[in-house]
Amino acid sequence: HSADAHRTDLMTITRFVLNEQSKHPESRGDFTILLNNIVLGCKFVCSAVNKAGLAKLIGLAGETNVQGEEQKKLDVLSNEVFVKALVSSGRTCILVSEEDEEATFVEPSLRGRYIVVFDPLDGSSNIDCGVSIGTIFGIYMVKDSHEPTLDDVLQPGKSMLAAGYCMYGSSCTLVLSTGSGVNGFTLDPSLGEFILTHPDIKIPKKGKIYSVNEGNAKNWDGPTTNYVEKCKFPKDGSSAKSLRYIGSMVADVHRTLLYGGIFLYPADKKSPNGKLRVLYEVFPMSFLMEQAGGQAFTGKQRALDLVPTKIHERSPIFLGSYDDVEEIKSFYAADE
Ligand code: AHM
Ligand code: MG
Repeated sequence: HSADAHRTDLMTITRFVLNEQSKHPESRGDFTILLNNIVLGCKFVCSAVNKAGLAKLIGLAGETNVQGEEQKKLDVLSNEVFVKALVSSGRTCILVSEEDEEATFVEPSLRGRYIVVFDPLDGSSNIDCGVSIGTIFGIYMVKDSHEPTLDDVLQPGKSMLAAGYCMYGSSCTLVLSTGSGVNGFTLDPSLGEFILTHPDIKIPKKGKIYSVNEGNAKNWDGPTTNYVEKCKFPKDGSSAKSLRYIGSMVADVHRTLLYGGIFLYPADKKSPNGKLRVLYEVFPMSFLMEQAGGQAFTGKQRALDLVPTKIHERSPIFLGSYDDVEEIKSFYAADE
């Protein structure tokens, strides 16, 4: 590819996914249609997040706007946009959103084969100060689209067909895996299209960064405590790691994917299952990590082997560079 070809031969996310799907002769374009609706949701949230700083002026996010109308909060609004886009795609049968207590079963006339689990706007504590936030999603296939049941959703993460996230940061970046590697796309605002900018992302085998909320340290278990101690005071001659923690899972995982290192949200005495949700936080990010050559571990097992029993279940999670996760695994193994 010459530099010129890159500028004129634009690999949009739709074109990319169509290319990938054409390898499967049985594909009917349903996945592409589904993904286009997820992309639409991401573009909407991106545009809303970019205006969030103007909330006082134009009345977003719970404020009253100049017309005196009460505005919906950004996370509620984002959820509605995703739900409506996914239902109207005609390709989904069950939706699980962090914002909704119950799973949504799509009415038969609009029903398709896919299940989408998602967190429409994760890291919401970061909205009001303009720090990166994101959308996370995972996609499963239903067993029988005539009789979808909750059991179709309560599948281990390794059964996911695809997973991804969109980060609303200094630019809007969508990272996607359909099970054959990980690719990153950046929204070109002038075109309104996601363009392939990070082909075939591989996480460095070992990293120099650890990422955890150390404010919870007094409640951690032994292996997490010992591991973080080792990051700061290595006794084997290796250099200490740097600490980076944004408190937005998408941003912390995105940095981990690109620069390497480890992200931890461990169990602690106050939250024995950690904080992050299995279906739409832990699984999609673990899927991406494995597809990029990294690992994801719960403290007990490979994260993608976990079988959830409730749609909003939580789990501790340690994910990132292969060697770094290998190390925390050895701390947990030694503890048994
Ligand atoms: P949220 O769904 O309420 O936004 O919480 C999820 C977020 C993640 O993005 C992030 O990794 C984590 O909470 C940070 O938690 P903490 O503030 O406990 O460190
Ligand atoms: Mg969340």
